[in-house]
Amino acid sequence: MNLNKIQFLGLEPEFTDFKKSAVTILPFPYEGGVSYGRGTKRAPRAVLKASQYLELYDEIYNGEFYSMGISTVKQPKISGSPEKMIKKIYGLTSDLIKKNKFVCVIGGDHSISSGFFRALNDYKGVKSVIQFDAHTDLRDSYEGSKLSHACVMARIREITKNTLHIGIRSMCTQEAERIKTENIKIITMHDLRSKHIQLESFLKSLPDPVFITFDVDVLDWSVVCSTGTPEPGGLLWHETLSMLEKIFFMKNVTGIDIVELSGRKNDLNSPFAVAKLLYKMITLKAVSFLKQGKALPQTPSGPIF
Ligand SMILES: [Mn+2]
Repeated sequence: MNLNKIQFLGLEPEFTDFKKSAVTILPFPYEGGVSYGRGTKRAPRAVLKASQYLELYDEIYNGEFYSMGISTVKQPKISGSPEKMIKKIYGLTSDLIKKNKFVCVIGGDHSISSGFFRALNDYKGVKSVIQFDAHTDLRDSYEGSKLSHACVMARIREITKNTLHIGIRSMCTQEAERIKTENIKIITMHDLRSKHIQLESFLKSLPDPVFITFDVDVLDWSVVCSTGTPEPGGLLWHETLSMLEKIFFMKNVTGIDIVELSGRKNDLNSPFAVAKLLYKMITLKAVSFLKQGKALPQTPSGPIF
């Protein structure tokens, strides 16, 4: 397996060996499915570059959580139709999943997530999807395409009906009706600000294993502002981490992607926040493993999750 020139976190080679690493990151720079702002094809590189400047120590869980190995595979060249792109991400993620890696994808626009989820469903039996997003992405098609980023959850719901949508604050009438008729589980930003929401009760109804697809436009602009379809009034940093903590500690999270960051020259903050978010999620996976009474290997020795 070819490794990327820039490795996530700039780890020493002993921690990025592909065979020995428990976690593998796939940079997937696609932007064929966007509708408004561009730049998602530059996002993975921007995140990997920013990650070089992260502290490895986690001040909440008191430790450095990369000892199980985190390898970053080579960023693929993506060309051709959206259908070809879906085949490509399905193929690449299937290979990594079959090697029992905990796979993290850095997108790319949101249209890539249905291909990744299909691979998780086929090879790991992943049954549920938690979507962090300002938008529900439940349109059957958008601007003539079924593989637009605005339709990704409609594609995913063709594979599983166990979906939970968090942070929503933008939808069309067709999507709103669909949520009602199909009784789709949704936590809007308005719900989060005006009601006492018990995330645990939503999580109880989702069967394991779980895939998290994280669209960075769910975040407030004070956390991430470079994204293609921005919506005001999003999640703040600490409340995002506390929701993720509940999810990782209650559920068996078996794959994650972070999508819709736009790589922009004049914004160093957004890619840094995304790099930190990815490391926090990997840390939560490692801490949830420790909580089961298992010991995290101090040097990489292959798949553990
Ligand atoms: Mn979105």
